[in-house]
Amino acid sequence: MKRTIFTLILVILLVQGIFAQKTLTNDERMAWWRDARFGMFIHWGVYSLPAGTWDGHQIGNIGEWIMNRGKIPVADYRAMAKNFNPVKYDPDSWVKMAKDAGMKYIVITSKHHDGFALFDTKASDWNIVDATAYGKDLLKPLAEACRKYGIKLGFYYSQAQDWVNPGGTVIRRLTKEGWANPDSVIIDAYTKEHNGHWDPAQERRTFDKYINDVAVPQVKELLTNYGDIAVLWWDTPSGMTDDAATKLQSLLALQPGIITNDRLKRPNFPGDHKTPEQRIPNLADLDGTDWETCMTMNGTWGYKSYDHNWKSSQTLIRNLIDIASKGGNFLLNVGPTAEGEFPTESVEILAKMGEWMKVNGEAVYGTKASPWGLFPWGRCTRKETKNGTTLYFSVFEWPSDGKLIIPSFKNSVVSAKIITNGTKVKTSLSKDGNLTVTLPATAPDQVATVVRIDVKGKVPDKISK
Ligand code: FHN
Repeated sequence: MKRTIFTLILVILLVQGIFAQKTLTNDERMAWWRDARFGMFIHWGVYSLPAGTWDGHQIGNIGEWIMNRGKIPVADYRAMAKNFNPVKYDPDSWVKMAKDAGMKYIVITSKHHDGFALFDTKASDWNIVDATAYGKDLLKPLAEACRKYGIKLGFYYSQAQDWVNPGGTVIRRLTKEGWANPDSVIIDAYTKEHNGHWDPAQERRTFDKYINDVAVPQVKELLTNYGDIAVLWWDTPSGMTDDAATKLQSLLALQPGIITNDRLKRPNFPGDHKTPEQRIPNLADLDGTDWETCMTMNGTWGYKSYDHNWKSSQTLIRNLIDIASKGGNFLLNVGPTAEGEFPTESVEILAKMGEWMKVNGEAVYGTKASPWGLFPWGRCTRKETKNGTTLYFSVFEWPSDGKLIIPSFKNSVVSAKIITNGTKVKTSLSKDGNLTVTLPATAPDQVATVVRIDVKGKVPDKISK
């Protein structure tokens, strides 16, 4: 009898243990994201087919806004989408490129402002399966590839703006912000009267109904049908209501570990992190909240055939280091073509970033912000170790006299070396607390040479220079 009771208790405990859902603390939930530091943004949709040109007119500004900027009628835009057929789409190679670049997560536009769903959805026929020549869910194989390579997957979802599914909001843009449309006076007068909408088809449903019929079921699908989803990246909360935001937010319970940004509805749905766009914040802007800079490699998020304004890999590598030194993440965008390929320039940039990260990644992953703020010659990141601290000094401007000076240095140095080639370097600490690092005559890495200095004890979060 005793034995039966004991077995019963054991079984109950085991079952409880298996099914007990451990609630994560915020720090536990954010841990992987803070360690990751570097992710890939992907803006992909049917807009990559016109690629910035409509009816012979080059439409101003970013590629994914072509429908709004060009005031393209819903029926015409939908007709164009029938030709979207990304036969060269190879999610395995996309994810591998992200991984080889040193990125730890991917956030892809599951639905951008044109309302087009890259996934199979029952909530609207405006999706890859029902509305295009391709006819297959694009996100399923991406999710599989992410699992294969150990890359976290996140979904961008435009929750309020939707220019095709009726009832979505529109941020009003004047016609001249697209092209010199001869009907601009009439169109601009219409959009003024109709909350930015330019086609009556866009208003055949209320916003509340749009949220209930499209946004809520689609977010549910995204959080149910694709395995573990690490991030939900809301965008342009224009026109959002508390009611709509609450409904969408409650769906996040479907993925208990999920991380979200601050764009669901402002200011009362702050999410987990801020989202500076196309800029890296100054130290004075930072208030301790997690943040992620998102940035394009050229001037557009969605593919635009004639945007050749590419940033150099040096700029982007230094951006990543700068961001890490301030305690943020870098979400760097790729805008694939309509055929499903990354632009050649993006592939090259990713490869160069990967080369640097392969050697110097330890100066980025899992690091904390610089205690010294910025140096005129470079940046610093740090990691606390069991017995001390590892400091990484990324040198952008190599000192002409070969002496790197780090002021207000309080800890004793255990070892110092250049991680590019393993060369040991000499250090000496002056009475007034300046650490001088003696470097070789030329920089082993012109982009950023990392000097790693291991010291005893903790280094405070902030040191005044
Ligand atoms: O309007 C969008 C834009 O197309 C792009 O998606 C960026 C990415 O952060 N977000 C919006 C503008 O803030």
